[in-house]
Amino acid sequence: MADLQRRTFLKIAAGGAAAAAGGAALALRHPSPDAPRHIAKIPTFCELCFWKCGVVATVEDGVVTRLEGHPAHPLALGRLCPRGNGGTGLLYDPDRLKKPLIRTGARGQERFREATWNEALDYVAAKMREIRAKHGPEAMALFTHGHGGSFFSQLLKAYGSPNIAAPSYAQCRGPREVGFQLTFGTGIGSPENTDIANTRFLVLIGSHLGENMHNTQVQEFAEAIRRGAKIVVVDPRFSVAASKAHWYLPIRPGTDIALLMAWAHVLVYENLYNRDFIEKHAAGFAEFRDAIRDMTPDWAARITDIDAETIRTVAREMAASQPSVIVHPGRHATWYGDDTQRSRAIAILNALLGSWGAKGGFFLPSGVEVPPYPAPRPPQPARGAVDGAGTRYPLADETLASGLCDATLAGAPYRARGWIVYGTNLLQSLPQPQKTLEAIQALDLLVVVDVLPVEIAGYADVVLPECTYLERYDDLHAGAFRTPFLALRQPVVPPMYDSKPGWWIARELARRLDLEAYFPWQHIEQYLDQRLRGLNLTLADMKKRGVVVYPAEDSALPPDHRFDTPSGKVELYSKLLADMGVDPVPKYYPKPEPPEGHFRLLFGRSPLHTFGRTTNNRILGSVVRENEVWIHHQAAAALGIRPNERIRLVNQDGVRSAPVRARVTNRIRPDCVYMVHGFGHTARGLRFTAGRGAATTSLVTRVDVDPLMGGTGMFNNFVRIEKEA
Ligand SMILES: Nc1nc2c(c(=O)[nH]1)N[C@H]1C(S)=C(S)[C@@H](COP(=O)(O)OP(=O)(O)OC[C@H]3O[C@@H](n4cnc5c(=O)[nH]c(N)nc54)[C@H](O)[C@@H]3O)O[C@H]1N2
Ligand SMILES: Nc1nc2c(c(=O)[nH]1)N[C@H]1C(S)=C(S)[C@@H](COP(=O)(O)OP(=O)(O)OC[C@H]3O[C@@H](n4cnc5c(=O)[nH]c(N)nc54)[C@H](O)[C@@H]3O)O[C@H]1N2
Ligand code: SF4
Ligand SMILES: [Mo]
Repeated sequence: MADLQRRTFLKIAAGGAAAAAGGAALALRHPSPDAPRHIAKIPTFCELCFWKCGVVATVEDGVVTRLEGHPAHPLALGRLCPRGNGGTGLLYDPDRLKKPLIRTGARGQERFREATWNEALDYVAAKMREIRAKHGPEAMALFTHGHGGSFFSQLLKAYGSPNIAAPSYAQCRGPREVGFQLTFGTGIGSPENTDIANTRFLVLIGSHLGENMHNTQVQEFAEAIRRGAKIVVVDPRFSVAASKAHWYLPIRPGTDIALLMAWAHVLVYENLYNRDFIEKHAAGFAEFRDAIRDMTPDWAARITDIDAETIRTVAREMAASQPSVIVHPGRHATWYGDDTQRSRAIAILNALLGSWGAKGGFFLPSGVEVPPYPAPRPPQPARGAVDGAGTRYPLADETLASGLCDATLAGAPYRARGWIVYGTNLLQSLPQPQKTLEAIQALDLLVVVDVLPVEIAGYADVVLPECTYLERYDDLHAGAFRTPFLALRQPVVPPMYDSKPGWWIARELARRLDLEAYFPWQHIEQYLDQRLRGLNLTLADMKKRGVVVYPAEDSALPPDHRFDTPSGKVELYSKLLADMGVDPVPKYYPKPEPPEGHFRLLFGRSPLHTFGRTTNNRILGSVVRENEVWIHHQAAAALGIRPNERIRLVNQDGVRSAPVRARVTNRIRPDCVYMVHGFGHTARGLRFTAGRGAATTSLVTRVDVDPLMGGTGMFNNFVRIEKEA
C-alpha cells in the first residue's frame, strides 16, 4: 500500500493517471465493437470530491469513455486526480439508485418498494406540509454536502427553515476557519489560498498531501518538491508527504500547540520574526511575547517528544525562508477539541513569518460575482437554528451538522421533525453514529437524496435517486482562487434509469409546497442562461468552453490594509477571546492518554478514495479494495500479530470493528494505530464494497467538542486489538 500510495502520488505529479482508469471504464461498458460513429468532447466539472476540477469528458456513441483534466480550468491544469479519472465507475455503477423508493420495512431494514416520481414527491410534500402546519417550518432540517445541494438549500430557505448544515464544517474545516478569522479576520476557504507552487518552505501539520489528493494542491506540492523547497512534516505517522520531507517530526498526538508555540518562541525571542509585517499589520505583539515567555523549546520537547534542538533548528530555517513560508492550515481540523486554538497557533506563526499576502505564502484570492436570478427573498424564519452556532458555540459561523443531530435528540431548543439528507452519508460522516441512529428513529420524516444505496438511505422513508454529476446541470461554480473563474457543470450524457437532477427534484418539491415563486424558471437552462447573461456570457457559449478565467486582481497587501478583526490588525493576542474568558494566546493542555493495552485511533485518506463515497466504484475499488490498520511492528510483535492477519479493534466503550487486515510497519508511533476512513460499509445494496474493511466512525464514540465553535474532535478514541479467530 505504501508503494502504491507513492506511485499514485508520483502519477498525479506526472499527469499520467488517466490511461489506466479510462481503460477500466472502457472494459466496463464498451460502446460498440466497431469504430465509434460519434465522438464528442464535453467540458464539465468533477464531483468525486469537493475540489471541483474542470473535466473534459469523451463520449463515444453515448458512452463516456474517458475523463481528463480541463486544460483551462485553474483547479485542474489539464489533469485530474485518480479519483476524478475514475468517475465513470460511479456513472456505470450497477448498484446505483435507479428508481424512487418508499420504505416498507422498519427504518434500517433496507426494505422498500419502487414508486413513481409523482408518488414519491407527493408523499414527501404531504409530510412537509404536515410538519409545517403542526410544528412550524423550522422543524425541517437539511443536511447537505456537495455542489448539487444548492437547490435544496434554496428550497429549505423558501420553506422557512434556518436549519441547513454540511458535515464539512463541524466535522472538518470549521476550527481552521475560526482560528484564522480570529487572527487575520478571514478564513481559509476552499480551495486553500496557499501558494505552495512558489513556496520555499512548507510545514505540514498532519496535512497528508499525496494521500489527501486535492488535485492542484498535490500538483503544487510536486512542483515545490521539484524546485527544492524545504519540507517539514509533523505527523505521528510517516505519511506519503513525510517521505518527501527534510524534517519528519513524529509528534506525540495532540501536542501540536506546544510545538507551534515553541516555534513562535524561537522566532520572537531570537528576534527572527518578520518585524516589518508585524509592525505594519499586527496588534498585541507585546502581550503575545509575554504570554509565550515560558513556552520554550525545552518545555515543548518534554511534551511533544521532539527534541529541543530540532525545534530550534526548524524555527531558524523557517525564519530564513520568510516570507515565502507556509505553515499549512490543514483542512480536516477536528482532532482533539482544542482545534480552533491549534489553528490560531498556526495562523499566528504565519503572521510572525509575514507569509500572509506574500509570494510563496498565502495569496489573497480573488473571485467573481454572478448576479443572482431574480426571485423573491425567502421569509425570515420565526425561530433561530437549533444547532447551537452563535449560542452554545459562540464563534461558530456556519450551522453545525452535529448540532442539528443533537437538537433532534434532545428536542431542545426545539425538535427537528424532518430531515432531508442530500449527498452526505450521515452514518459515516457524523461521529457517535449511535446518536445519529437514535435521532433518526425520532423523526417523522427522513428523505435521502443520493446516487447510491448507502447506509443512511437504508433508514429513509423516501429515497430519491439523483443522477450523477456527469448526467446533470448544477448551479454555476464561481471560484475564488489566484485567478477568479466561472465553471459550468453540464450533462455529458442523459440521466440513466429513472434518476433525476437535484434542481428538478428541489423544484418539483417547491411546486408541491406552493413555493414555486422561489423557483421562477421552468428549466435550469433558462436559469443558467439568465445568470450568465449578467456577465455577458451565454449558456450556449459556456457549454462549449466549460470555464471562463478572469484576470487576477492585484493581490499585494497594502501597507494600511484593514483586517476584518476587532482591532483592524492581525491579532496575535485576542482581546475578543480574553473578554470571553478564553485564552487570548493559544495554550497547550494535556490530552487523555491511551489506557493500558490501548492505542490511539487516528485516521486519514486513501489517495484512491473520497471517504466512503468511492469505495463501491469498481474502477477505484479494484485498486484499493479495503483499508488496513497500521500497527507499529513492536506493538504487533508484543501482541503476536503477523502482517496481513485479520484483527478487530475494540474501543474504550466496547465497540468492536469489523475484521480488518493488520499492516505491520515502522511508519507509525507505537502508541497509535491508523486507518483510512470510508470503508466498512454495511449497506447491502453496495454489493462491491459492503463487508470490506472496517469503518472508523463506529469507533468514534467519544468526541471532544471545541467549546468555541462546536467542532467534533475525533482523535481521543482508544482501541485494543483482538485477533480474529
Ligand atoms: N469518522 C470520521 N468521520 C468523518 C471524517 C473522518 O475522517 N472520519 N471526515 C470528516 C470530513 S473531513 C468530511 S468533509 C465529512 C464528509 O462527509 P460526507 O460528505 O457525508 O462523505 P460521505 O460519507 O462519503 O458521503 C457522501 C455521500 O454523497 C453521495 N453522493 C455522491 N455523489 C452524489 C451526487 O452527485 N448527488 C447526491 N445526491 N449524492 C451524492 C455518496 O453516495 C455518499 O452517500 O465527513 C467527516 N466525518
Ligand atoms: N484522496 C482523498 N483526498 C481528500 C479527501 C478524501 O476523502 N480522499 N478528503 C478531502 C477532505 S474533505 C479533507 S477535509 C482533507 C483531509 O485531509 P487533511 O487535511 O490532510 O487532514 P486529516 O485527514 O485529518 O489528516 C490526517 C493526518 O493527520 C495525522 N495526525 C493525527 N493526529 C495528529 C496530531 O496530533 N498531530 C499531527 N501533526 N498530525 C496528526 C494523521 O496521522 C494523518 O496523517 O482531505 C481532502 N482530500
Ligand atoms: S481532486 Fe480529484 S476527485 Fe476531487 S474534484 Fe479534482 S479530480 Fe475530482
Ligand atoms: Mo473534509
